Amino acid sequence: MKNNLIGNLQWSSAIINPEGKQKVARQIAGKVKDGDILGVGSGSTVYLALVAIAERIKTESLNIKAIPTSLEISLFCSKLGIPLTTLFEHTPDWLFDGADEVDPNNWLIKGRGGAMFKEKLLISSSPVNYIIVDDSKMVSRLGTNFPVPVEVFPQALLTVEKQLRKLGATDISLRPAKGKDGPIITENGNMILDCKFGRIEGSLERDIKSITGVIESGLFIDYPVDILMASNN
Ligand code: ABF
Repeated sequence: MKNNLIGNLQWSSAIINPEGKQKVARQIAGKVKDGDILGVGSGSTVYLALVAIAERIKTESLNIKAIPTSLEISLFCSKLGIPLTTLFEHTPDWLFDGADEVDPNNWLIKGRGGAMFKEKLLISSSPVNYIIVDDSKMVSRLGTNFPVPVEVFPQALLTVEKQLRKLGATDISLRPAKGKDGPIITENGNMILDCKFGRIEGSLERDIKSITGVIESGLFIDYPVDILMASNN
């Protein structure tokens, strides 16, 4: 643990600790091999897995590097002494991440943390992708419990909203900032529209992406993913 401003940061609220998540976190850490480049997503189990990986780095002197999907995960890696790299220098050998919904085709909704652009960039660069979820995330249809988040260039908000309605969005809201007035601003300087769709077809991810002003959506259709279940029993 680094003894500096970053080392002193507290993440205790992010690390909720049910047994099932700990088990999957150890499973992820067990997959790490010397020399690996790891893509690191977000979510509660990701934090636990990073702690377990940091332990292995320390005890086994493993030489690995992480490519994080958010500033927050970068800081957490740095706090744990996990070396970082970027997509300029490396592509990931594999990655681990969370999700908000998983359907029977292993299609996903992600982006509750607003980092879906980088999460999709990494999953598109990585041949092997472990997605860690618990039972509550498994749905028979995407959109059951979560809207589809869409990251939008701010000046394009109104025109993108109109196009999203044409694609079948029935309810669209601008995601509010946490704990203060105004909208949330992503790490890329954009805003997020949370969109409810009546029915989510496989073509929707591509259709949303084709709207000018859309940076990325939280729909992950047909990515090669292995789902790891963190059950609480
Ligand atoms: C990231 O972490 C996001 O895409 C997703 O919204 C979130 C899931 O977190 P948790 O596993 O804590 O529910 O993967």
